[in-house]
Formats: sequence, C-alpha cells, structure tokens
Amino acid sequence: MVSDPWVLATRNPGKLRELRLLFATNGIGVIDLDEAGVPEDHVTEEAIESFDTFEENALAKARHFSQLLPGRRVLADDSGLVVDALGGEPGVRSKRWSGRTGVGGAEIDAANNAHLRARMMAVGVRSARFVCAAAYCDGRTEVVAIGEVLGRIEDEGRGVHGFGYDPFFHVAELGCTLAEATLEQKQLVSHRGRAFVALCDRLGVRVV
Ligand code: ITT
Repeated sequence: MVSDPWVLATRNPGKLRELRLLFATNGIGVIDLDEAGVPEDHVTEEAIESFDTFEENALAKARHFSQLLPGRRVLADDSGLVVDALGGEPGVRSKRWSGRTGVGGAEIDAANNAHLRARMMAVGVRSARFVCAAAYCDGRTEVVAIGEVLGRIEDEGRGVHGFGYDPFFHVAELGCTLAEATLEQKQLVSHRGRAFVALCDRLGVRVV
C-alpha cells in the first residue's frame, strides 16, 4: 500500500469487505473503526444517523469520526433499500426496519429479510433500488456522492454472499440476486461501488 490506510467509519463487516476490494485496486488500504482503535459508543453512533437523507447521514458520520481521528482520511457510507410499492420504505431506516433490537450481523439481517418478505407478500409491483451515499472528510475537505442500483424484490431469498437484503434483491444486469453474485460482480453494479467510484473521481483518486 502506498499511503496510510483510510478509515471507513463503519461497524459493518460487509461494507468493509466491499470497500477494501475497491480501494485496493488503487493501492489504498482501508481499516474500520475497530482497527482504528475507536471504541464503540452505541448511543452516540445511533444518534448521528438520525437525518432523513442518506447524504446527511453519511456526511454526519464522516465528520464525527474525522473529529475523533485528526489527521486521518475518513470515509463513511449510509445506505439502504428503497421499495417503490412501500412508498420508499425502509430507506434510511433500513438497518432497524424489523424493529428487532439488541442483535446485529446475521441475526438482524434475517429479521429484516423476514419483515421484507412479509411486507411484500401479495404485492404485485416488485421494483426497488439500493441507494448509497459515500462521504469523505479529512478535516479540511468534505465530499459526498450518491450511487444507485435498480432491481426487483424476489419472493424468496437466494444466495449466500453479501449481507443485509442482498438475497432478496435481483439485478437484471447480473441475472441473479446480489447474494448470488461474487464480491467483484456486486461491486461493478452496486450502489456502493458506484457511489465510491464517483466519490473518488471527485477527490481525484482513480479506483476501478
Ligand atoms: P454503519 O456502521 O456503516 O452505519 P450499518 O449496517 O448501520 O453500518 P447503515 O446505517 O448504512 O449501515 O444501514 C444500512 C442497512 O441497509 C444495512 O444494515 C442493510 O440492512 C441495508 N443495506 C445497505 N447496503 C446494502 C447492501 O449492499 N446489500 C444489502 N443490504 C444493504
């Protein structure tokens, strides 16, 4: 790696895996908050993401952790699923949509996916999109960029890769769900891949 690692302000290992791959193509290392030595402060971290837009939440996260990590380049991601037939739900509330608290990782993903399946039962219009706001802050410069991927919600989940709602999100461009795609395939079309490529473009950093 050619420079100090950048800090991705996340506690989500799925996001870290995807962005590590993307930034590695340009020789930039990425570490998460645990690796940067920032102890988890659940209450504060939840409160930061209380805006109604992905952009505001991502920028608030990047700013907050940039203040805790002076001199570091900090990236943040706020993302979620937007389902047309549900009036845009769950949107910025994607992580806690099922209402389950006190669990994380695979358990919260399973609860959210069960909730999605139940809400979409007997719904004819299946179109949806994933949205990601990517933010950068280094104490002087702040940049935010958006990426989206269009798809449809499947009746049943398929695939074992990825995280979150990936098993239920079918992408026509790939011909499969995001959980059936490899990390590299997901990266090429995903909301996150597109948002961070646009962000890097604005920062003058080339990633592919
Ligand atoms: P942070 O620590 O980065 O905040 P998080 O999981 O809390 O991690 P968000 O607040 O951005 O992240 O919530 C996004 C939720 O939306 C996430 O928990 C998933 O349920 C869903 N989501 C976002 N991107 C996704 C993706 O690529 N595939 C599947 N689900 C995704």
